[in-house]
Amino acid sequence: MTLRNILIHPDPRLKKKATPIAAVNDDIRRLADDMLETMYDAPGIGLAAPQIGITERLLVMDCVKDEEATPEPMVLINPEITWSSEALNVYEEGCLSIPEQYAEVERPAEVEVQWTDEKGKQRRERFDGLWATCVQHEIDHLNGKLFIDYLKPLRRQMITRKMQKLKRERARG
Ligand code: K1U
Ligand code: ZN
Repeated sequence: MTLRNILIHPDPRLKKKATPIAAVNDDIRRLADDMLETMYDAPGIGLAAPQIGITERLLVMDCVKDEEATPEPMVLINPEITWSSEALNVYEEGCLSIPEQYAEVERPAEVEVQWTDEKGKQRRERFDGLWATCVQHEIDHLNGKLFIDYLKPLRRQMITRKMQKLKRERARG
């Protein structure tokens, strides 16, 4: 397994709509393993392929935050939201592509998602709580949308400027 580099906003690759995966094969399973390793290392609870520069519809997540608890890694290929609850939930979100910035985002409290798993099996599940927030955040990544796109323009601009500064500093070493 290989740790992948996580892209930092602003980056045009984070704004592209990802393309569907035609077949689940060993390359896709290796990519999913790399993504899970990269997510746990960050650490994070989710990661979408565009965040490592791969414009394909693949995401991984594990919202078990308790380090003592058994991990529940999930691999979602070509995920689609098939139902959203009318009830909404607000969560203070973060993003591995926008380090150390957090903001409240309102999203449906429950969603039903259909996807293909790493064995090529069709799956459908209803998510709630942090899992629902995370899967929506990750599917947004597949559509080129970031959590800051839900914020007012001024706040979004301030965060973008901070990220530009961070990238300049990191480039200087
Ligand atoms: O997609 C990403 O950038 C990952 C992101 C997922 C996410 C977080 C919060 C709400 C919705 C989606 C993260 O994992 S940010 C880091 C984080 O939330 C976390 C890190 C360590 C322990 C627990 C949470
Ligand atoms: Zn994110």
